[in-house]
Amino acid sequence: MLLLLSLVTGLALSASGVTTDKETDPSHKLFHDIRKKVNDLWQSLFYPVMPGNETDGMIYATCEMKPSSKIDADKPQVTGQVLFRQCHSYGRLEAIFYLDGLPLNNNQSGRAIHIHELGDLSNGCDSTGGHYNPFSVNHPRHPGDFGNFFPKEGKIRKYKTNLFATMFGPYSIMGRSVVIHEQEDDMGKGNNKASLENGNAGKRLACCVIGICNKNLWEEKLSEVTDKKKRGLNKRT
Ligand SMILES: [Cu+2]
Ligand SMILES: [Zn+2]
Repeated sequence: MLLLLSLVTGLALSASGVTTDKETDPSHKLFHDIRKKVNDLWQSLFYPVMPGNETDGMIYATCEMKPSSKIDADKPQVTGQVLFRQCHSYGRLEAIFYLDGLPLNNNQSGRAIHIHELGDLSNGCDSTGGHYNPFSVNHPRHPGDFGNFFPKEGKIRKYKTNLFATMFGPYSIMGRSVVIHEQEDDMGKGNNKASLENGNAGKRLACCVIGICNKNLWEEKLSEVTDKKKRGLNKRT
């Protein structure tokens, strides 16, 4: 990014230098064109145009969870949404996990949720590849290692902030997938190779591809998830 910034600055300087004495010089036009291209690239990386040209500075995405076509019919059939919001360009990612279809008992094991590398559902959730791991590190330090979720009455309703993944720039999660697993994530403490790759979280129950959306879903679900939290607090006091 620093390289891009210095390139933009350098081009701007050289282009403005040319303007003063060689207005008709073809090299001026070339500099101008290159500068425009670099600026456009910069803009598209960090300031994507929002749907409906919304200007609240936020980008929103949704992932519509569907049971894997490869999962047995007797396994939980998980549906719902994982929603994302992020302020450009350096805001931290927030997410709402709004999922249904898990067993109704409240003492079941946690369920791991991760971002997987590919948005390919051609073979159910089995074709989404491994964990999205752009920095070649061990699990659970991948950007989409969201940890374990403990359903209540068959539902997951969770709002998380300050997540490590991003929707901007070269490591954007857009177009990749979210996967919910049958089992709990061992968070890299399983003492085997798979633990450092995927947390031994077992079968892939359901998955979805992350796509851009407007803010309506986010606002609708956020108030529901945070209202529930408030009601929970009231109950305890
Ligand atoms: Cu996973
Ligand atoms: Zn991972």
